[in-house]
Amino acid sequence: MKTELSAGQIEQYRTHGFLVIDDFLDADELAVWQQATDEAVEQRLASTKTLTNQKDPDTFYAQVFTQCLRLATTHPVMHELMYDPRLGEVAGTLAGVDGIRIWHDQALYKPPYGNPTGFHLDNPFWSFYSKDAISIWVALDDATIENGCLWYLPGTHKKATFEATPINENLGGIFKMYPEWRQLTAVAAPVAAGGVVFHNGLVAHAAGVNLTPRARRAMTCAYMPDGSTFNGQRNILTKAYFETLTVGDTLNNEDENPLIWRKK
Ligand SMILES: O=C(O)CCC(=O)C(=O)O
Ligand SMILES: [Fe+2]
Repeated sequence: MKTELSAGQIEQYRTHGFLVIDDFLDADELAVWQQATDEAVEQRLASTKTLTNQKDPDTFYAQVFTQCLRLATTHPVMHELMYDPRLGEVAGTLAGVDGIRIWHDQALYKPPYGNPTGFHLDNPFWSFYSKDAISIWVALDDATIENGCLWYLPGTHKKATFEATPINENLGGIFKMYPEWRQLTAVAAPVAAGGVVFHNGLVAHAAGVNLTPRARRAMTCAYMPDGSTFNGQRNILTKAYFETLTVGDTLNNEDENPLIWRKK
């Protein structure tokens, strides 16, 4: 795992709100990630009826991606991969924070000839608000312009608010809230399998249509800076935990949001 970061990469991340790192995983690591994610997704699809976006495969959303959350809770190898403190260190160093907790992991498989992912911001959906939230997006297949790689509106993390932007079938639904962003030129982030993209939870991003007959697989994890506080939204928190929380409480439950790295 290529965990060293240059000053230039950190600067690039903070300026643009995203950073591509090629060859982050070596070939052996990539094979483990691919196998673990495929298995965890397959088990989840077989064992649950709660995967709402797959109930009716004819809907627009079912054809955006197969989305499986919190696979670390159901698959031991995925647990090991997600709790790796090296991931926390890279995320924490890019974000410039002292500690990193897992918000949620998530497999995102865009199906063959799948629909695009509309522009959105991530952090407004979560149960904490932070300008330093960060996600890793690990390419399990080559992510290309043809099969639905990520696209960013660079620098938008510096202007975005915590108000939720709708993700709807319109690629540019976000421009209703941020009309001035319509003039920006989106930047593609193609990355070969084993490479990753880190992005800020407030940077506007989308993914293209998959114009190939193969899936575009990605494994992702969203991170919460240690010390973040509850904003009243449930999102992925368990009902039992959610019901114990008051707005302003620090989200530091090790089962729900494990601390995977703290700055030495
Ligand atoms: O993989 C995709 O299509 C979208 C990914 C995304 O929105 C994210 O990782 O935050
Ligand atoms: Fe996103």
